[in-house]
Amino acid sequence: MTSAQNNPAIALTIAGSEATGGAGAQADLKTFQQLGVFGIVALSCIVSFDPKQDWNHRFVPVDPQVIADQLEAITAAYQPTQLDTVKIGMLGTPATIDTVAQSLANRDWKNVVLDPVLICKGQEPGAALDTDQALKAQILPKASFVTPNHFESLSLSGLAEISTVEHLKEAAQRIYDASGATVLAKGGVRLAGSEAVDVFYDGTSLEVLSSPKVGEVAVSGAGCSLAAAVAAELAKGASPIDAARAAKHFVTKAIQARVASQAPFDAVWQGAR
Ligand code: PXL
Repeated sequence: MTSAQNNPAIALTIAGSEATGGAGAQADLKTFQQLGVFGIVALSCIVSFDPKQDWNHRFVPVDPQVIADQLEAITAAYQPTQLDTVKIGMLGTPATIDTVAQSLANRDWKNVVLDPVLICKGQEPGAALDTDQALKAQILPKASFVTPNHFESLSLSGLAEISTVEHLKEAAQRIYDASGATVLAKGGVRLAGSEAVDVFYDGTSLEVLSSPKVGEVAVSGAGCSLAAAVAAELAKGASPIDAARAAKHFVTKAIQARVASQAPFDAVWQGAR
């Protein structure tokens, strides 16, 4: 082992590549870097949008053994005292979920931040249902912090409708009760009004985080970057509520600085000053 002059906090993301650079592992790494955290990736899948087919997702899973190999290398290199925080993004198949669940069980992680990416366009509906169920059964119970978007909050809470902040609070409480994980439920552009509202619930305090909406269209990578920023702040030792507040602030700035391209959605930019 070499001695280090700097000792940055370290965080791992288990996530997919999104080739155009807006979402997934690319967003996570940029977020970690910007927040002063040494970022590590175990790649779960590769998503390549198809510009010939309405920019639908083309999805290729990484072989489960290769995912296990990555996690073996990472956890052998970094001791639990050095690496205790993992963010989980898109996994995509039941086989991937199985592998990740088994690998995670080899270490007592302090912070497991789950962005519960439930469906990816371009996947078979049947396969997606299996994947949803596997994520809920095998990964959600391991999460210490979960960041569902509007759709995921409906699915995880069982509520029929989330159209008000009161509904979102109810959803956050239900998801906490079911999982034991601290919840940051994202209203984003899905709730009416001029504010982008998220609800934080840790079993004791229920807090509404709000910032003025930046337009009415969702920006690619916002959800990934929010969860990655929570993980980065937790890795640096922040409390969950402080991590949530810092992450919300960080993502709001990244949405304001978004990058347009020929793709039909803008991408967040974490590097703006
Ligand atoms: O935003 C969800 C997401 C996460 N991870 C990957 C993705 C996407 C959406 O496109 O491609 C790899």
